[in-house]
Amino acid sequence: GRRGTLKGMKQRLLVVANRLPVSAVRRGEDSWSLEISAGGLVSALLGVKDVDAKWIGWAGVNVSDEVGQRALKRALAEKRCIPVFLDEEIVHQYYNGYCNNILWPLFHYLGLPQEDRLATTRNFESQFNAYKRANQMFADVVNQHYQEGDVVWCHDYHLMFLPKCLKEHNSKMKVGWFLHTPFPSSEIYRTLPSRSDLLRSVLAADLVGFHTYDYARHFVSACTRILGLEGTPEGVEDQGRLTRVAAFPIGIDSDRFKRALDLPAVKKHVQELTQRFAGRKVMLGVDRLDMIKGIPQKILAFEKFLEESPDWRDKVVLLQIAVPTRTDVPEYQKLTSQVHEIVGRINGRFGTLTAVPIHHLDRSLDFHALCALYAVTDVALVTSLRDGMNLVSYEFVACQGSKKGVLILSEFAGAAQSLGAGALLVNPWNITEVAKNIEHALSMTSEEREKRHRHNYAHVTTHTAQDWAETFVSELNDTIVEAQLRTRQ
Ligand code: ADQ
Repeated sequence: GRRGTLKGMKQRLLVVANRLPVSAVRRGEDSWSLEISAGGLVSALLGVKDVDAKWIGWAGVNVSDEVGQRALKRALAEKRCIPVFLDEEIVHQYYNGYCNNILWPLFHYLGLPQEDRLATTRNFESQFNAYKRANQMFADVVNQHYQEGDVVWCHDYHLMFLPKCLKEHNSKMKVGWFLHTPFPSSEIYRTLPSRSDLLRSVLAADLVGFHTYDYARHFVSACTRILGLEGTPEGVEDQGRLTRVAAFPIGIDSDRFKRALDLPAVKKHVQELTQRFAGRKVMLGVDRLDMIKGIPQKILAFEKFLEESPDWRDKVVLLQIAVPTRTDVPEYQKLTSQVHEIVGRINGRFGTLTAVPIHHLDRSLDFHALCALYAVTDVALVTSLRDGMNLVSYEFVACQGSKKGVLILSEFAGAAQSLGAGALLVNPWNITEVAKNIEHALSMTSEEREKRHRHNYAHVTTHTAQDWAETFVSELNDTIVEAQLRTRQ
């Protein structure tokens, strides 16, 4: 069968990602409390029928004693999670270093770190070694838990070395890899010192997936130009073996958002927000505080808009909700203070005794508060400088069933390829252009708004996270594993 190796049996899936979808807090020597973080990936996989998924990943805490590790394993097992234990040094070099300081900026076109070239080059070696070692630690856990017939789905730039580790151990294992970030142009990618090792390792997978066709094309170009392999419409060929490469645009669990809007608590919240901002249009930004999200650019564009459109000054408010991430990294600290400074300046310039134009919050909101905010928003502003997909744009659309507000969306977010016909697409670097689009969005006729919304809403509610996961898993099942190919020949 397409799904499931035996009739009536569920397809077993091992999902491997750097982070498990739970946060663990230690309560005592052998006790842990766990909280499920309901991200897109979790709800995507919960919704896939006939699949029995287990998660393998790092729990976000370093546990060095055996009693603690055993207790955590037991607690996680109840949530279908299996931990990979990394130590502090590995986390520092692999996660903070190679993943977040090298691959993340490079994949978003920010280049390799340049402050001190020699130091970077020296660090690079040891960080790459730690990256490979960490990936091998993930592989060891997968191998311990793998049973024949399982499919293994590896996620993201943290685990590019994993497909190779897995296949070396067991060439019959079905292995898929999906990248959540952009894959950059091969001209950017080729600056990476370990470019060939990583490509070869990813190619060990049976199926390689990206959010957009462009990212898939960039990946295939990197393989042809850097490794001299052959790209075909199906993927990349190396000595008769095909690695299937394709686009699998992610979606959200749109029903979850629609259901939330019907809850009395959320309705009450919506009512409060509506009263609070009565007489003003609400503009919204929701981002992790990351350089790729273009938050300073967004706020500067809003300032430009206030400058150019004095009539709007007391009739509009921008709510920018930015969850701090990677707070121990100096660049991220710099970004936070930069954003605070710009916001302060603009509020000083355009604020009145009773109202300020920008409310900036450095924190995350719970799911219900977030839904209420999305629902009362007139214009959402997504100005990512680069973004694999951007789910905030999808979530906003899902919550706008009655309001039918406008989405201003960066053309450099993967979402621009799916919501492009409904959104106002902008180049976030062009502050004047974004400012003009803010004005257009705020004064748009209701006919145009509804037409645009209808397009986006249809897309978001029909291309869901469940469809995404189902398509990927079923394509992975359909790939022919190398070992089977050999026996057929
Ligand atoms: P992210 O870079 O995290 O994801 P995004 O896709 O927008 O970006 O997802 C962010 C998620 O976090 C959303 O579900 C959003 O609701 C939530 N969130 C953000 N800020 C929040 C806040 N202040 N309070 C509460 N929740 C908040 C990476 C890639 C993306 C890709 C996804 C999925 O960078 O391009 O779309 O993975 O593949």
